[in-house]
Amino acid sequence: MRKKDSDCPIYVTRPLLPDRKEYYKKVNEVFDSGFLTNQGAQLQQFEKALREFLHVTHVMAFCNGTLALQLACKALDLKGEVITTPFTFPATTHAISWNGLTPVFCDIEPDTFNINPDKIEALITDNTSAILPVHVFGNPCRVYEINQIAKKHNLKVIYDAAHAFGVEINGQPIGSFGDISMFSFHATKSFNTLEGGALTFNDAALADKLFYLKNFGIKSETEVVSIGTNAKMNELQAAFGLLVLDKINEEIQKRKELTKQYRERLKNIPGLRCLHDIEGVKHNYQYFPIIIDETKAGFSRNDIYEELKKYKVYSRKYFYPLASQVTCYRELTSASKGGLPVAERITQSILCLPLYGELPIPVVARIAEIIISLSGRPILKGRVSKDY
Ligand code: T4K
Repeated sequence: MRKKDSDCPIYVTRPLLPDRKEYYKKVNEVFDSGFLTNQGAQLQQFEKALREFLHVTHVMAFCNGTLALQLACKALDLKGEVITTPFTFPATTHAISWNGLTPVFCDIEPDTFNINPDKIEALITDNTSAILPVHVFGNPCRVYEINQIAKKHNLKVIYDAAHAFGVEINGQPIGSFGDISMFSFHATKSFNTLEGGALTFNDAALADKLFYLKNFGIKSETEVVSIGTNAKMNELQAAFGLLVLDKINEEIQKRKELTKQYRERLKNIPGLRCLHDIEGVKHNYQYFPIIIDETKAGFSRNDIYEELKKYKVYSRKYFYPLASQVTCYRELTSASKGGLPVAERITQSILCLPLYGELPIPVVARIAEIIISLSGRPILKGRVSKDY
């Protein structure tokens, strides 16, 4: 049993879990089958269910999102430089580097925090082979412009859609844009398989290539056709995913309501900005980021982070530092200080507040009150979780 809610700290997220008894049944099925991995029955069912849910032509499951992204770069035979965003989790940049490619950082847009298509063309050289944008926090990139640039310069596009499960743009599934999209099914994502990930793509020729890459390059008992690795999803992950898939729409609805509550309660704080829904986009409410302009608010992002901690509320500074600021990438020319002004500003002022389906509305109210209190208005002291 989970600890009583009133004793629990409030984390930035909590995983969506399947019904325990249903999962035990699935575990029994797996045990009875004697197949624990390597394209078993659960995985086959899961990939089919995913394809239907995501409305995409091809989907392939992996043991995690990072390896899936690495293999996506490999499958497209990328060479040289890949233009990407600095405002992301390090896994995005690592997937490029593990392929022996050079990440080239492009600045982001102030409203969505996604790569700014207007700044991509200036970074294209004879060595550029691809663009790797991220749909940060589930907000879609300007995919039509990115597609045009890619076509004009004959570049591949791989979307890091780690946060964008279930998102649609004008009725078109997010996983159908670009050459390949990667979804993360890590425990911290609204849809999860404990650890896990998937690639979606339209080109049937990629299916075999990706399959070999994730399965040691093995084509048959006697043929190894490429330098593959082991990136397979196992049967217990797939079974978990099948059950979580049944609950994901309800989870997104709950997150939508909580997002509405946050936006309503935080709307009149000078210098504090929430993101808003984009017209024509079906959102998934993966995260709830806020931006604080310290000069207008009179308090900083770090002040909110520290104040919430006193109440056992653990918000997160996603994404600080920028991928371009970490030791392994900061010497790159495109990472130079001052060269990514929007990203450098956003990383100092962003904070993700707790958001997950089971988060009670009174806790959202209390978190908002604590933030409001920083602007001078008094609030009652006490632990957030105890007082709702
Ligand atoms: N691309 C992007 C844009 C990504 O954001 C990510 C992953 C990837 C690629 C790579 O995908 P994967 O290879 O992971 O599939 C977390 C996740 O580990 C990571 O998957 C995610 N992005 C990133 C944004 O967040 P941390 O270091 O913040 O995780 P952690 O362990 O501090 O978890 C955050 C909070 O969540 C905890 O304070 C408590 C709660 N939590 C966490 C776990 C793991 C739970 O309540 N239960 C849990 O099981 O990186």
